Amino acid sequence: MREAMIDLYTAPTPNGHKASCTLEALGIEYNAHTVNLLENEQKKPEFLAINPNGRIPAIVAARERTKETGIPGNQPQRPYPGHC
Ligand SMILES: N[C@@H](CCC(=O)N[C@@H](CS)C(=O)NCC(=O)O)C(=O)O
Repeated sequence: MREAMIDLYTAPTPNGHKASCTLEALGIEYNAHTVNLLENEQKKPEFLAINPNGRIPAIVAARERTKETGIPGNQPQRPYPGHC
């Protein structure tokens, strides 16, 4: 089994869905990790090491770190009407 190269740290919010919808619309495999916002996990040192902004969604791809979504929210979706 091929291992996904992208790790998505997310939560069930519109911004979280935006990231997962974009990855899925593009057919990009990813490992999803749920961040519990109600428990403030986004402010814990383990998550701040991934995204110092302390917000989801965050993506780690091939050890490259992005801040905020790292995914242009609208642009990649335009060729895929009906998705998300
Ligand atoms: N523009 C940002 C917004 C990220 C954002 O506001 N995330 C919220 C959840 S939808 C969050 O992590 N809130 C928790 C906090 O700010 O502590 C993006 O889409 O990446």
